Amino acid sequence: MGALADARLYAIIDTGYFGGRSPEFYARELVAGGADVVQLRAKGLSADAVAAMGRGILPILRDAGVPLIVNDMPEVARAIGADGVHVGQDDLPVEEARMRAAGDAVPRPIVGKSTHSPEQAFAAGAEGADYIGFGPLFATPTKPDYRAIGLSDVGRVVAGSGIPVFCIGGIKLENAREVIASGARGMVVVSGILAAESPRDYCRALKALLLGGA
Ligand code: TZP
Ligand code: MG
Repeated sequence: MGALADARLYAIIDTGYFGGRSPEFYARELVAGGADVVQLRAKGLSADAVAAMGRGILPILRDAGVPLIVNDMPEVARAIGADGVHVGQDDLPVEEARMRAAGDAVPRPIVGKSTHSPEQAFAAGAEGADYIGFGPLFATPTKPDYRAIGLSDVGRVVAGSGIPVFCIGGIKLENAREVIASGARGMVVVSGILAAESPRDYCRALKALLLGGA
């Protein structure tokens, strides 16, 4: 598994955007496109349904050395042997999520946390999160109830967090350059990738921007 510190492109397989394509299709596309971390996000689905989906994509990701993070459900992460769990501000504390996600297969799971302000970002680091999502930078239908926070704090959050920061929210190929210019080293892209005709090409293009080669 690649080191989280080196991860640049974080993709989310979000059941809200499947449009007839399967989780396995997306997993193969994301891996081929160079995604460094993949999350499974399935709002409103049962734990059993999320576990079944996770079991389907885990071998594809494992073969490629790409960690699988399960959104919201540490027990599912543990049951399927996923690499970690992602929690929000109103979810479990980081250490409790880690404890619940830990099992024989993965004794110390990765725990990531969503943050929406510099204060939350710094607090998540102090709480022991392994990485944070920081956003939404731009308004996004994927998280409709959240206020866009813009780019002005990205630089100081990335510089001061001490853990990997993945900027998130409304990031597309069209605005990824300005996100990077504001100081982002890593980013999460959901609908841009999933809705693309070729998710793999879309990932490749984002990754090239992140690596400074395009
Ligand atoms: N957390 C903050 S914004 C967001 C999440 C899960 C959604 C990002 O989705 P998109 O489609 O890339 O804007
Ligand atoms: Mg949550």
